[in-house]
Amino acid sequence: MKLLYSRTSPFSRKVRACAAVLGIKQRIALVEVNSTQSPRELTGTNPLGKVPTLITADGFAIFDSPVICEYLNDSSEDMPIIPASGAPRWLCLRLQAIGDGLMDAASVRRQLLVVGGLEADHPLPERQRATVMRTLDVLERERPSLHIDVGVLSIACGLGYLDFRFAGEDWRAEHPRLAEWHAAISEHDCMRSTAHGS
Ligand SMILES: N[C@@H](CCC(=O)N[C@@H](CS)C(=O)NCC(=O)O)C(=O)O
Repeated sequence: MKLLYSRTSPFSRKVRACAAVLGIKQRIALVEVNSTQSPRELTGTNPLGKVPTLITADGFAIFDSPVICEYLNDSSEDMPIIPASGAPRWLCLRLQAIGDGLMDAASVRRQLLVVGGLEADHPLPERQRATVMRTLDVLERERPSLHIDVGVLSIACGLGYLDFRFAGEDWRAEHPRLAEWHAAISEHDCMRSTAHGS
């Protein structure tokens, strides 16, 4: 298998962390691409031009990150990272959606701020910031478990992305329980080995 990824993409980090937990990272060749330049290698396999994109051993392209994680989960004999059925499954997938949404809002906000050109009081960046803050408030109340699954990894990667791109904004002050949880989960090998920049 081949994973088209970027070191700065939190979605790519989530997929890499899942592969590490599932014990299959050695079966995946990492190919770094710059999705902002729409390289042919990426757009030729994924019309959405986004990372992560997984190319299976059969040459079939799989995206987006929740689908890749399902595929990897099915490809491993190890403990699953997605419960098969019932309430545990839906709680895990709901958590993944929250983490993915956190990454979406934070990365859209960053793009808006980097591109610039908007009036200072333009509502779009503020709307994304408010989404991030609401999400952090919910996670502070619901503090996730430390048992690793795809939902937990998505939240951990979302918080890691805030630290990576918005280092000057202290989300921990208002979310101490979540901060404690993040410190604990960040000690896991799968998080250490996929830290942004690694
Ligand atoms: N929903 C997608 C989001 C992936 C995504 O937004 N990737 C960004 C990098 S973090 C990207 O490739 N953007 C390039 C573009 O939008 O053209 C997933 O879960 O994989």
